[in-house]
Amino acid sequence: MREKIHKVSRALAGLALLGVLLAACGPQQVAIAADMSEFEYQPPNWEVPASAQVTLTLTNDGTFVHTWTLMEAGYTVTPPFTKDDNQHVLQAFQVDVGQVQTFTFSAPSEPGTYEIVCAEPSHLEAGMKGTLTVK
Ligand SMILES: [Cu+2]
Repeated sequence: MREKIHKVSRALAGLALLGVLLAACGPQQVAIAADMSEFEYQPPNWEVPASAQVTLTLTNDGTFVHTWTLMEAGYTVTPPFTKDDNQHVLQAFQVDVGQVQTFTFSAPSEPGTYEIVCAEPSHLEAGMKGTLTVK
């Protein structure tokens, strides 16, 4: 029994080491979050390393569906958000009222400031936007 435990713990230590090595080789991992309501993100600004594997947790505390839409580098949406703007979207995540959802995506490889907007009709006009800074 004791020997078995010993073997298991040695196997676990091996796995932990493997995990560390894989983490060192793979992309950096970061977690960011936002609360969405009418008509804002809280917080409104986030920062992630270039090319990082991002885990984004979105909580919709509001009474409307909201989106967290990441636009191309240097692209600023002029309200209203239209079909043309859709061609400049890098990532778009939508969360229903009262839901908490987690999404993963790769951060852009180019450092810079990226605009985040809510693509729901008239939400951007109401001020629902933020920025993702890629370092
Ligand atoms: Cu919205």
